[in-house]
Amino acid sequence: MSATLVTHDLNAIASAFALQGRIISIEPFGSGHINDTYAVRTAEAGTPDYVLQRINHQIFPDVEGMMDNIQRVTRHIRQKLTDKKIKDADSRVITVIPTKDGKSFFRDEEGNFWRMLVLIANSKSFDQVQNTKQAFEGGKAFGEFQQQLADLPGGPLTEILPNFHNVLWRFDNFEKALKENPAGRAEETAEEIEFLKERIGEMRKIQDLLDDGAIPVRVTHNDTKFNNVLLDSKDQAMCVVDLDTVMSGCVHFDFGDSIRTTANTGAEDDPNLENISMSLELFEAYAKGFLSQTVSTLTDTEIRHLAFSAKLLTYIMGLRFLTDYIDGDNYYKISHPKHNLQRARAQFQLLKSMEQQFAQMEEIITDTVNSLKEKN
Ligand code: GN1
Ligand code: MG
Repeated sequence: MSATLVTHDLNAIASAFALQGRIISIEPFGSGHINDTYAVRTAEAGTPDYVLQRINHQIFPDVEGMMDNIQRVTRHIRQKLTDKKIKDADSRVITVIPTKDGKSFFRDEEGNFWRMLVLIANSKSFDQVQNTKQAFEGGKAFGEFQQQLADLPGGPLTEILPNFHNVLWRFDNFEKALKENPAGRAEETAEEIEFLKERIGEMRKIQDLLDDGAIPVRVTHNDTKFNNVLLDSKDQAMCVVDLDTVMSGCVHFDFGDSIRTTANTGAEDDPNLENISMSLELFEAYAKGFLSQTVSTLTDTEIRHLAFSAKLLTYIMGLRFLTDYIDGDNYYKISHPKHNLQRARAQFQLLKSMEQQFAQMEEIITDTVNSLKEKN
């Protein structure tokens, strides 16, 4: 959604939840493109701070299904941590704070949906990676997350956003936007449109494998941006956050979307394309972390397409940003009129850099897998 200036009585909303302590401040927090997020600070030393979020109900129509998914996933992970006698379980998995009447979200008088989580103390997140240690830890955290959910009981999670990473569906939506051209922006983006059309044939590969049952369906996070891993002061991963899109998917969605953000030497929306490239060093560090947790469970076909998945998810995000631009900016929050175009261009630059280094990326995956298998 493009930014709308609405003020909410945040104190009144926060007081609907069963939180501990006296609230001293509620301030905007984080850099999400969809929901509105606030940090709620409490006065007492012994009470946690919290994260209050207004869920974008236009994008997530089934808030109840989403919160059910989050509860199932976090309870399962918490149980695993407790079974392993891990001490600080509360900083390794998110905690949903119920409303005073026991619900997982609160609906205000205007129909907005709100939820409250514990803010994990002494943690940080970064939009851009600072070093290979962080990249390795990010990979380890998302790899472990996928492992923890491999035996999630109770049947499939609710499909919160159907076709979320289905490139064919995304491409269809793009073509519809092009045809309607509601904001008159198709002409201006001819070069970018061409870039996408040239590559769609190659990009359908993972979706085809999924449709053929050639790669397994797993529980995946589906929004594995680097800033969705919290790190401690020593850059060790603490917790995976933002579980809005946790649902069925394949390993490639999570691996690819992480590389897109973790291995980029520039920002996701970098206005200076010269800043953008894929760092093989960061790619390798992330792959080592991720595979250290997952290698024994991945099939050969999954492994063979890991390097490719980085190209796919970068393509998908560029496609989505450009579609939103052509469509008149209805989906992502933007901070200036050409923001979505700038984001799309940045993704395409990153994709070009991956294309140039693709042979090395594949080699890194093969070498990492071989050396991990030798060790096991
Ligand atoms: C959105 O709001 P945020 O940053 O968690 C989007 C992701 C994109 C991301 C791009 C539900 O995530 O798919 O990768 O922006 N989430 C949704 O930065 O569309
Ligand atoms: Mg998200």
